[in-house]
Amino acid sequence: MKIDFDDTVAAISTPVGKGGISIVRMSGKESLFILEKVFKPAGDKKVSEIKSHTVTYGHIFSGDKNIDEVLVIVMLAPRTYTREDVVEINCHGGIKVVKSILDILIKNGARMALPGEFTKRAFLNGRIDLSQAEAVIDLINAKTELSERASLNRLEGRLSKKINELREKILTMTAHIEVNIDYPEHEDEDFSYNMVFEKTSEILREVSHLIETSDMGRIINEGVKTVILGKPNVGKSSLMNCLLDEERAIVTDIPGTTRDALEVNVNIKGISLNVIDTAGIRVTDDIIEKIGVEKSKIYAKNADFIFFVVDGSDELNYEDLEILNFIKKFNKKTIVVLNKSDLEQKLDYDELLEYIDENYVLSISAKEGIGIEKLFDKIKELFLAGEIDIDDEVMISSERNKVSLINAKHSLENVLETVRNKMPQDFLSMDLTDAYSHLGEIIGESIGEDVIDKIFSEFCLGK
Ligand SMILES: Nc1nc2c(ncn2[C@@H]2O[C@H](COP(=O)(O)OP(=O)(O)OP(=O)(O)O)[C@@H](O)[C@H]2O)c(=O)[nH]1
Ligand SMILES: [Mg+2]
Repeated sequence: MKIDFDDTVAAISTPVGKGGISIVRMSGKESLFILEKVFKPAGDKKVSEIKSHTVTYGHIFSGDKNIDEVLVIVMLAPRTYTREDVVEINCHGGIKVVKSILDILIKNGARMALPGEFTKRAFLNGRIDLSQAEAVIDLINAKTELSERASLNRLEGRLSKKINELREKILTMTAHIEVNIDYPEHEDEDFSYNMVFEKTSEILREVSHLIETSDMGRIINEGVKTVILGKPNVGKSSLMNCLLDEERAIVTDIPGTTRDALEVNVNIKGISLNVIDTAGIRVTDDIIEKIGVEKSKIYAKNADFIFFVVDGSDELNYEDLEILNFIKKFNKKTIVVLNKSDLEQKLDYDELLEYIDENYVLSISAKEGIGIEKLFDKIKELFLAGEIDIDDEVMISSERNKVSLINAKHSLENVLETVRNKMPQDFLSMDLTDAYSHLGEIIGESIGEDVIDKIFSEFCLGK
């Protein structure tokens, strides 16, 4: 499907600021017409003579005024990013000159593109589906090699292929059921409640597996939500600075130094951690600190991963035990960091092991930088225990896709229930149709314009 958009859009596709070059991009059926009005190729070449997918040297003019020396790439539909005629103008990377070129295009008939509009056109023109469009945002936002590879896999259509396979299976099954309902005398040999049960269970397993990948997908994509917990003065902010390898968080020997949470993103051995340094958890009368402590508890509840920092040079006290109980209660992935290993150790190790597996306890000195490398290895082991192979695994990363999969799962469970209770076949096809359309939402079928608009509004300008 290709939609004939009436207007031609333009935007600056490179980041704003000084650089070697910048690119102004234009897409739509008027692209060449507009280019002809503003671009003079070198020699006596005409814009209409430029071959598709070639680079042409020349100048951009505003009336008679020479604006910049540029390289222009003309790409004619349909082999383009948007499936429309696309023109890319590579100009000098000054803030003023790029903006002037964009203004000239607009003056000559282009409209300023909305964020993500080029990709939205690629989607609406059927070049990519919605899960691939989402992968474009993920790829642009990717902070680690892992997230880059996972988004690239989705962009290349791995998830789409999987979803289409599942939908195809559902469709075939529904067709058999419909035939059986419409022509009961026909006796379709391929239809039986047993067949429906088996095939649906198989699809259900695959859908459930995709749902299970969502946490890992999100973690790879957005980073691990990490919180540093511990009572005051144990060295949480010092650990934060070790992770960052710089003195960012304030460290003092006064308990209660950190009052407001500080959040940073760090890349530890290829894993992106969004780390929050919190106010030490303790009972306090100080109003500001009290708010900080309450906040720490909320962050901890929402975290994927907790660093629990304990002062090894001191004994465990009720404040430590309270945090340990909290971690146990919420069953959070945790590493217990026994800090201050440079001082004489007084902590009763066995008491600690009543709460936490020995494997996840590590001794460090945040002050002296001892044991940090081992800590980094442990983090890697915890999140990439060799079990995920990005290139083999199809993973989902967005909450939107997860919701659609959960809804599809419910519909498939209803199908199994119908078979178990030998209910009329109409119920089967109704629930299968629901599952089919929920899976379709992932690739952008059967969803409203508002959802589509929301997805593309998260893009940057010029993409
Ligand atoms: N000897 C020694 N002192 C440390 C170590 N890590 C931190 N400290 C000291 O412990 C004190 C508290 O460190 P912080 O990092 O501010 O501790 P915190 O847990 O963030 O404290 P609050 O923000 O008050 O909750 C400072 O005086 C640090 O220099 C360590 O490994 N060894
Ligand atoms: Mg602190």
